[in-house]
This record gives sequence, C-alpha cells and structure tokens, in this order.
Amino acid sequence: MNTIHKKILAGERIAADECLALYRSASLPALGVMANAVRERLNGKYVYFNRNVHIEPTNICANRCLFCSYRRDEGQEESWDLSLDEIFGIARQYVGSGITEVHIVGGVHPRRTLNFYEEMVSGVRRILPGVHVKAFTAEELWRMAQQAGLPVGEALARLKTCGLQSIPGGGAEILDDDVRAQICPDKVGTQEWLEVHQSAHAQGIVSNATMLYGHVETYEHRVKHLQRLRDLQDKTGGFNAFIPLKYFKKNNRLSSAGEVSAVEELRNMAICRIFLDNIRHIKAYWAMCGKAMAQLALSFGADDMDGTIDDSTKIYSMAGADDKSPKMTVDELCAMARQSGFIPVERDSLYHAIKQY
Ligand code: V47
Repeated sequence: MNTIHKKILAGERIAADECLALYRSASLPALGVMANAVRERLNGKYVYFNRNVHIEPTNICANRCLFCSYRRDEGQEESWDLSLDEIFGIARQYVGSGITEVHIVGGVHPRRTLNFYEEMVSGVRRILPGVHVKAFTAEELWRMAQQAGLPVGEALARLKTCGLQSIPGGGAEILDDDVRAQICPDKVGTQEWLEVHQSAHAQGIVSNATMLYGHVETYEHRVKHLQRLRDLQDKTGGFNAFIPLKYFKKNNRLSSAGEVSAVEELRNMAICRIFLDNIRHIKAYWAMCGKAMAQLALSFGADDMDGTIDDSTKIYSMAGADDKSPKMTVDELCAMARQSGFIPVERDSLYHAIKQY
C-alpha cells in the first residue's frame, strides 16, 4: 500500500493490480488523501458546474435492463412518448433562461427512426441556438444506426451535421460482457459501446463515460471497466468526464443486490479519480447520489457537480434517489463548493470557464 501511495503522490500512473489492491484494502481516509492529490494536480481547488436541463423524450424502451426502474412498454401506465412538437415546447420554455446545455436521453424506442432524432436535434438547436446539445447514449446511437442500416460513424456524422455536439456517458454499466449478460442482456456489448465513443471522438464529438456499480459486479469487474476507459482515452483523449453511478434498488428487478454504503460510494469515487489519471473531470452527479453525498465527494476526487438540472429528469427518482424534484440554483451549487473549501466555477459543456464565483 505504501508503494502505491508514493506512486500516486509522485504523479505516477497505477496499474490494474494496484487499483484492485486499493479496492480490496485501502481505508477511506487514505483514499481521500490520494484522490485529493490527483484532483488538485488536475483541477486545483476548482469545482465546476453548468446551467443545464434534461429532456427525456420517452421511457418506452425495447431493452429490459434489470436495474432499470424507468422503462415501460408502449401503452403501459406511466409510459411517455413525446412528439417533436412537445420536445420543442420544452425547449421553448428555456429561451432566455441562461441555460448553456440541453442533455437529451431516453429509452430505446422500438419505432423511432434516425430521421426523427435528426429533426429533434436540429429543432432544439434552432430554438436554443447558443445552447450545447449533449444527446443520446451509445446504446441509443447504436440502435439508431442499426435502424437506419448505417455504420454508427455515419449516423453520428449525420447527427453532428444537425447540431449534436457531445454525447453523454450512459449505457456503459459495467464494460464486461459477462456482467452485461446478467444485468442488461439486450444492450450493446462492451466492444460496441467503446466503438461508438471511439467513433465520436474521431469526429471531434467529445463524450463522457459512466460506471453503474454496486450490484452483481466484483471489484475485478470495476477495474476492468476502468482499464477499458483509460485505454481508450489514451488513444483518443475524447472523454471529458467520468461519472460513477451507484446502483439504486427501488422499483427494479436487481433489488436483491442491495445498495452499497456511503463509505463504499466515497471509496469508489476516490479510486476512480486515482486510476483514471487521463480523464480530467470526475462528476458527482447530485441528482442521483444526493446533494450531501455530492458535497462530500468533492473531498474524494470529484471536481464537477453537473448542473442546475431544473427538475427535468426522472430516471433516478424512479429508482429511489432521495431528490424527487432535482433542481439547484447557482447560489446553492456555489455554497456547496465553498462550504467544502473549493472555488465554484460555472463552465460550458467543454469545460471552458464561464465565470468564477
Ligand atoms: O446508463 C439507470 C443509470 C444511466 C439506474 O454524461 C441507474 O453527463 C443507478 O448516463 N440506479 C443514465 N443508476 C444516466 C447517465 C448520466 C447521468 C448524468 C450525467 C451524465 C453525463 C450521464 O443511469 C444509465 C444507467 O447506468 N441508471 N438505472 C439505477 N437503478
């Protein structure tokens, strides 16, 4: 442990077996010191956030992931399926609001076409011209391309022409096909998920990556997941941020797996920060982990708090996240950062500073 600690403090990369050793035996305070050293090297004392809103076009989904509390069949109670006009109506509500990003993700709708999503992106960009559109997980993109009979790179190129600027990190779950077979058997495999991101990066579309952890996976699986992301990032440099997502057990079919403790959540945050030395930002997604946990995470490697969100997402509240109407003001986000001894910075979607508070 001493050697690993020294390596990290010296700014050296740790290997997969060292990462596993951290998962197995490092204490929370020791991990905090190591993760904070990496965090300060990469991001100083800054805590980033943006002014953003989510649009979730549908929760109708062809996939049946066991951890999902959100998906419904077509026509089922609690399903929704927004038309383009309804989506544009949501976008219009934010004209002049100061938001800088629209994050669009939803279910894999069995009948929507690539053309529908192209119109969606073009329309949102027309209504909110200066606003960055971060849209569609690798899973959604793979299925859109399949539906259109195109290689995913071509589907991405078409969406980019319509105004798609980056892609969010969802759908990664655990990048190991044995785990995927257990928790998301209908989803694309590890290689396909990585291929979508690699192809996006090659076209100048940056992206994020997530890890859904704390269900059936082992520490070895988590390390494998992180290694795959670090390897791709060494090749492309296209990942902006990594977002660990603790599994929430309410209203889904994996609930017998339980939920990890707050200590494990912080340990995981710190280890991800330490291992992913080439992904600059680690996000504590407060709408999911809760405001108190997000604030604590800032001392365990996280430097980004996502954004204001404005009560625009349901994925997590349906899975049992505490905050049923997730929104935060800029003042609240700044106070959270300051209370922990950090400097709040409003950023754009590419992490350029807009304003230091
Ligand atoms: O891929 C679904 C996760 C993800 C549950 O890129 C669950 O900036 C926990 O990727 N318990 C979608 N997690 C959300 C996502 C995201 C969120 C915020 C920011 C960004 C970004 C991306 O949510 C899914 C899945 O891994 N998820 N159900 C659940 N029960």
